[in-house]
Amino acid sequence: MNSTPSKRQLVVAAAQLGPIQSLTTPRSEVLDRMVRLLREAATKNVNLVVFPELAFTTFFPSYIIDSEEELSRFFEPTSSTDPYAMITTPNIRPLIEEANKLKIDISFGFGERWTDGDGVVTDYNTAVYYSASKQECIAKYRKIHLPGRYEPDTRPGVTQQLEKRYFKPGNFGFQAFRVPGLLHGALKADQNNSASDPKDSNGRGDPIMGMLICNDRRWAEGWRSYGLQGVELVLEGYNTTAFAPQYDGANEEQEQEALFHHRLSCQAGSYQNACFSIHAAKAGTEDHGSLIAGSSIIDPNGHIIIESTTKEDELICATIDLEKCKKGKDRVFDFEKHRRPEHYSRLVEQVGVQEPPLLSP
Ligand code: CDT
Repeated sequence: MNSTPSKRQLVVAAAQLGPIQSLTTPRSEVLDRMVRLLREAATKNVNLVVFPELAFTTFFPSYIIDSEEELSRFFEPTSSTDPYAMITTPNIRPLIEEANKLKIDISFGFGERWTDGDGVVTDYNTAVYYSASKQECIAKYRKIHLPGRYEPDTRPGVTQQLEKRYFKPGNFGFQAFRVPGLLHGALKADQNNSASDPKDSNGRGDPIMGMLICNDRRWAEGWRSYGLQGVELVLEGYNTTAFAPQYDGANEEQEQEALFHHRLSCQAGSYQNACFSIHAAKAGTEDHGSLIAGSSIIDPNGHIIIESTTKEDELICATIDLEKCKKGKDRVFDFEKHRRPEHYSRLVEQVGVQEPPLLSP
């Protein structure tokens, strides 16, 4: 057994947010809450804080919003000339300034209103990674698996899920990225001897991360895409309905089932791709529905290291050692040795279910 302390340790956190009421919560109040969590993280020497999906506002896809003016309140501008313009707006800038001051990296979700080079505007459900050492955003992910529906459910009293109405599916795929400035002594490109086996550098460079947003965590495809890029840490924020009256089950029963599926997906994704993961909830009862909590940090064996205990603003932290990804990556999930992609064509060629032909009587 190697007893030398690992050089690949990080202190990471999920910043769970309690409910954000649509009509009564000013944006400045949400920002204050987020800044408070960031300051708490600083007292615990945290290197990276993950905030939830659509962190700055109520979970607006549970509303039917017909007015463009009202809808636009939930989006921040970006464009082909300034892909990260949102961090300069008063709605987000104070959080960035605090991250710079405290030297803490952050990842957060927001509604992105993107204007392309031809002036075409598209809305996405987006997360970014902001590096405090670089003082810039170094990665953007747009949610791919949008749940819910385009047309509102017209039955009275139902909880709406209208993400397909308000967003387009993400168009970046699952692109892993390396994060600078977190690990001292990480191997850099110029130190790598090109004559040696490229795999010799695996697990020695700057940390490899990937982002997912809420519903994405339920889909093995995204996790495996990151796994195939050697991901060591997956970051995910979510707003997951705890109870919807149109579905079977009493309030508590539905909530427990939603938490079970959340944990099942995140623990399986981490284990099967031998990576850590951080999951940050927006939790509690918002105007139009209730959301589960269960923010967590998970290890590469699929065990939950720490989980939130409230449905309020709450910071959970853990020291994680990225060396621990090696065991799974070098053994059970050594993809190079054990994957059989010649048998996986159905995974990319087929979308829906095609059952085998019916049997003869
Ligand atoms: N925000 C979001 O993606 N919510 C979805 C609801 C899907 S219902 C199972 C989620 O996956 O939590």
